[in-house]
Amino acid sequence: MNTLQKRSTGYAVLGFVVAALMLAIPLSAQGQQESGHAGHGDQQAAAGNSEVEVFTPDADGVVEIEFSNRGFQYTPAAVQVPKGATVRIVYTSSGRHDWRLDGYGVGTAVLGNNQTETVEFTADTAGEFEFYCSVANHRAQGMAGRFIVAE
Ligand SMILES: [Cu+2]
Repeated sequence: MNTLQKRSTGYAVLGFVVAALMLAIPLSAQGQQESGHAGHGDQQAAAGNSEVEVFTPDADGVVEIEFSNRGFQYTPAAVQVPKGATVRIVYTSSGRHDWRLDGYGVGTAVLGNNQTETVEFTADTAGEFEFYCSVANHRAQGMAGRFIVAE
């Protein structure tokens, strides 16, 4: 009788510990999610300070990146692809702009509002390059971003 009582007390303590763990785990998971999310703000200043979006190729080795802009700010503002990937840039312009990447000698034509153009190339040179808009003084106004090809 005594032994049985001791045993059930033991289970009760164990049950409490398990319950406490189950409460603690979702809380810490949520905390991580929130702090991770905080880095993805839309309010990003200079392109140089923007968080880099890392892209991985699909089964065919293609990385497709859709670019857009709001005013003189491209989205995404900083991207990374692995060396050797086939990169497909799909740029949709808001206003009259283009998307150029001189480091690879590629770019879209100057597009009108809501026009889309696709540019494809092989990212065969590692390094960090700048993409930008060549219309008027847009580049000087900050219409530029970072294109990183990782080794
Ligand atoms: Cu522009």
